Amino acid sequence: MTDVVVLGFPRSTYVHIVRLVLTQKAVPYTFCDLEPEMGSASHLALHPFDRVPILQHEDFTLFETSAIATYVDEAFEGPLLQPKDVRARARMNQWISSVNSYYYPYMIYHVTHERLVYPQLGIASDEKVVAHALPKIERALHVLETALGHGADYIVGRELTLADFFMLPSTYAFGLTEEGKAMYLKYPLFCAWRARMEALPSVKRFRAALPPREPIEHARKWAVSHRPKY
Ligand SMILES: N[C@@H](CCC(=O)N[C@@H](CS)C(=O)NCC(=O)O)C(=O)O
Repeated sequence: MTDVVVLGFPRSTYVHIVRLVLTQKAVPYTFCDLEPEMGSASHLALHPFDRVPILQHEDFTLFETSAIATYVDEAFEGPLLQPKDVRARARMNQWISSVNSYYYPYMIYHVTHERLVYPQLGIASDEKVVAHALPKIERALHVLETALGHGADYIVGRELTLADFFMLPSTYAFGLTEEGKAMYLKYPLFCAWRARMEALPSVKRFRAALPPREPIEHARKWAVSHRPKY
C-alpha cells in the first residue's frame, strides 16, 4: 500500500495523464477503479462535477487533472516536469490548455467515443459527429507538427514536460481508430514524437500495467448526455 491513490475508470484519458505523471516521477500509487460507482453519491462526494481523476495523498483530496499533475510534480522528488524558465512554463501551460480545448474534445469525446466506446456497447456511431470532428483534428495535428518542426524533441523544446504527458493519452486513443491511423501518416514529426514518448521507460511501465480495454459500461449514458447534435 502507498499513501497515494488515483481514483477513476481504467480507460479514462485524463486518468492516464495522472498515472503517466506519477510513473514518470517514480511515485508509487494505488489505482482505485470507480467504474461501478460513477455518478453515485460516494463518487460525487469526491468530485462534485461527476468526473475523474481524483487524487488522494494522505489526508488531501484533489480533482482536476492540471491541478493534480502540478501537485504531483511539486510535492514529490524527481526531475521537474515544469520548466523553470517563465516563458517555457507559459508555453507548457498553453499546450495543456490546448489539449483540454482543441485535442481531447474532438479526438476523444467525438471520434474515439463514436468509433471505439459506443460500438463496444452496441450503440451505433453517429457519422455526423465524426465528420464534424475530423477537420478540427487535422488542424490540431497540423499545429502540433509545426510546433515540433523546430528541432524539438518534445512539445516545449528539449525538455520533457507535463505538456507531453497531457498530449499522449488523447493522441494514443485517437490513433487506435481507423481515421487516426490514416491521418497520422501525414505528420512525420508528430509520429517521431509519439515513438519517442512510447520509448520512455515510464510510458512502457504504464502501458504494461494497464488492463485490456474492456467496455466502459457507464458510457451508455454519454450517448445521451455528452453527444453533440449536428
Ligand atoms: N476537467 C477535468 C476533465 C476530466 C474528464 O472529463 N474526465 C472524463 C474521463 S477522461 C470523465 O470523468 N468522464 C466521466 C463521465 O463523463 O461520466 C479534468 O481536467 O480532470
